Amino acid sequence: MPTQPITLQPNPNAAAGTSTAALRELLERRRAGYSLEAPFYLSDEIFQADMALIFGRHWIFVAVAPQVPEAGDYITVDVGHDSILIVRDDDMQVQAFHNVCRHRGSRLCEAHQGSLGNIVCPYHQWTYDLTGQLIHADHMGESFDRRSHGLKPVHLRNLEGLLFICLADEPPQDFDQLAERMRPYMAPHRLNECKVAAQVDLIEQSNWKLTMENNRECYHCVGNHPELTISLFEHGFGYQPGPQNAEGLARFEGIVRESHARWEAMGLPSAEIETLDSMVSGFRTQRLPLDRAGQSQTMSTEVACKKLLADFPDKALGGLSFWTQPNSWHHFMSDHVVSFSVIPVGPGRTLVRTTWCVHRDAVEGVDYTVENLTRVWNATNDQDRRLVEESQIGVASRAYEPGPYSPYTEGLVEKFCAWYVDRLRAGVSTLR
Ligand code: 3BY
Ligand code: FES
Ligand code: FE
Repeated sequence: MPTQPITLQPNPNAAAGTSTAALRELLERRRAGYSLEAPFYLSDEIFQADMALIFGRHWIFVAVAPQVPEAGDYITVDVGHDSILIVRDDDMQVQAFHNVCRHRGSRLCEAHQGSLGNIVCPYHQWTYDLTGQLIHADHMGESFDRRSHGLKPVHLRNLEGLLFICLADEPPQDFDQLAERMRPYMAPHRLNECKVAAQVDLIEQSNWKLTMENNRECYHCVGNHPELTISLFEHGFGYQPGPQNAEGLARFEGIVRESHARWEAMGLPSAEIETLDSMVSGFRTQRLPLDRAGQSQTMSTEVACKKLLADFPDKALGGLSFWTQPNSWHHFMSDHVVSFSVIPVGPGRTLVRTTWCVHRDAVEGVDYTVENLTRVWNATNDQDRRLVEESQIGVASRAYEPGPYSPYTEGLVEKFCAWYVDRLRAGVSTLR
């Protein structure tokens, strides 16, 4: 008997054709303290809404300033359909433009990074300087006004070496508050004077929100991250006291108090600030002690780079952690900075870009090796990738239903989801 061809139906969990009305309904009925309903991870329409309302309107972390150390150095970053050109101009300021020619729209720079004197379009050689002004366009006639055909700027902030962009015409204003509060924490690590020692891109087969939710808890750390937990205290990630963890937490808080007093006396702000769901540009920071030698997120817990980032009186500065909504986290140690940028590629595909920076005068093979510097987070990222990919597979099953967050260890996951739902609710009426 001839076998019937089987056509796979669209996944019912994706709520195929999630209309704006359906999205509004999903947002309204979101149950606080529970993971999101399946369409948030699967639906094409909600992915488009995320790109428009989250990645199109908020400050997103895309790169570190040491990726463009010299005048003329550039990188390109893709966010949905937008390609962004980030370039250091001749005054050493970092600028961002749409990577789109003002003649007939050709993409200007195809490569992900490089160096240029002027920006020359490959199509008809319109030429822009590094501030985006059109300085040359042949055959355009007498009446052509070069000044009104400069590159379209993209809002960019260089926050002590972390580069954030915003694609909206009017970016959230409260980033200024974030910057003002974060500068004193970050400045001592002098990221602007670092060089990139390594950068690794991972494509995770999962929705970007699963990647972010996973980052906001360490419930999974003991069971999954043998390398990271050598240096990381499991109580360091916003745990609230609970029946089982009260004792460990009290011990950890004692270590935090003692370490903070020591670091603050060295001029290193350390106290927690947490605005994850109370600001549009929500963030959290805290200088957290590391275990054992307490110096760095390495296998030995000692510094990975002999040349420190600054003239610190001690190597054991723990890690200044900085988490931002919607898409980044960072750890600043005495010897290196590790930064993570999460950019959605599709409903079930996400780019996680990890960048390790060391002092620009540090010499590879003498002061550090890339293998030792990157070992813990390469291993951890791979473990996290597996975890979120398994979650992505699970949420597509008919059996999936939102499950409860731990009140003790998943409070920051709830804050991520609450922020996300709130931001979508605020913007959903503007969707077509
Ligand atoms: O260290 C981090 O950035 C997060 C928090 C816990 C697990 N981890 C991937
Ligand atoms: Fe760029 Fe024509 S499209 S010069
Ligand atoms: Fe993890």
